[in-house]
Amino acid sequence: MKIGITCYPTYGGSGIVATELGLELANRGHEVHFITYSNPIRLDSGIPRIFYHEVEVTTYPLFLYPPYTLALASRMAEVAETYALDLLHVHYAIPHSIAAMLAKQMLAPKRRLPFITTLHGTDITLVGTDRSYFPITKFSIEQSDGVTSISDDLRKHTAEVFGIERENRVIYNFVNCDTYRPDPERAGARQFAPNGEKLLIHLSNFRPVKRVLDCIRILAEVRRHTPARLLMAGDGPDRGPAEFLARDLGVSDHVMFLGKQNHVERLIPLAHVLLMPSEMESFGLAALEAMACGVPPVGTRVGGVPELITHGVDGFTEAVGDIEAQSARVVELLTDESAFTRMAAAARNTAVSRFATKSIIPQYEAYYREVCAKE
Ligand code: GMT
Repeated sequence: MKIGITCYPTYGGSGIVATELGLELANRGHEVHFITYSNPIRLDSGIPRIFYHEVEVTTYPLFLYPPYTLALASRMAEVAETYALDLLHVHYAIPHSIAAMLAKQMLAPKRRLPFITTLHGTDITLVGTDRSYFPITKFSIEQSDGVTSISDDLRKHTAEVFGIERENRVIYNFVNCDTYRPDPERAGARQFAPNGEKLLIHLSNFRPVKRVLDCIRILAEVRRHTPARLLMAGDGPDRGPAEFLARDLGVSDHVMFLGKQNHVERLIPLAHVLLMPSEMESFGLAALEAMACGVPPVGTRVGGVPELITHGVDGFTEAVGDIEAQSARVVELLTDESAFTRMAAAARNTAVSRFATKSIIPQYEAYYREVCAKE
């Protein structure tokens, strides 16, 4: 098939899922056209059957807000026509879904161009429910030829909040278990922990919803029981406050802020535990990537996380903001060798058996065929 994919090309779960999906589809023989405002971060050039089309947004003195959605819709229609795309698959409803709808209407006199919207979380739980975006988000979901959600929790939430009754298929996020895999030696950990301390890791866009300050509090608490260091990968608004808190709690020498990272598959396997203390998480892709690396996650019992992490089996989930409980789980994993080994193996097993690319990508392919076959 010939598929157009649109996503946020920056650091963030939805863009990563969209990019990895495109790569996997191309690997399986499909032609994939990324239509985005810059090159998606995990997309290298020169990959067979992958094309990249940049959306250029022209500014004009009248435009206080350049109309990106219109530029995107025009580019989608142009690419779809030139390359005879079978469908558009947009990730994150706002504004991609409405742009796809416009592109579809532009081509309607000539031919059908179905589009699928994949909901990722904050497009529904935060931004979509904002009064100014609610009606258009609801409309674009209803107008989509296909809708998928990355967890059952998000599917239910969408139905409840938007009162939408149309089909919304759950297709879970996935991980490439050949790329993300355990490194039992953890030789590379020495550069971060020269004295052999165990490593905790956190990966996110450092937005308030991620509660990155809790990671610092957890490290401080854990260190009262056992030596540990914390790798903070990513960047965003709460990085400064987290750095300040680390100094305040006297742990700044034990926290390393690494900034945005392109190859987290090399970093995660060096750690013993992944921290994901989020306020909300519709899935928790970082936790899945860690599980594939045999790194048990300690997360919060929110959104779709319990669909991924089975508490006490392949990771732990505790209440949001409960630093004591989350720290106790981390200490348990760092100090009880047999519990750690058991849980690390279970985490890897969950990733391989339930969320590997080979079982999830065919679900997207089947859905594409269904949507294209509909009149
Ligand atoms: O979490 C974010 O702020 C980024 C956001 C995104 O769209 O990039 O992540 C959402 O999509 C990810 C990929 O499907 C999910 O793993 C995250 O759980 C989800 N984030 C939230 O629901 C807060």
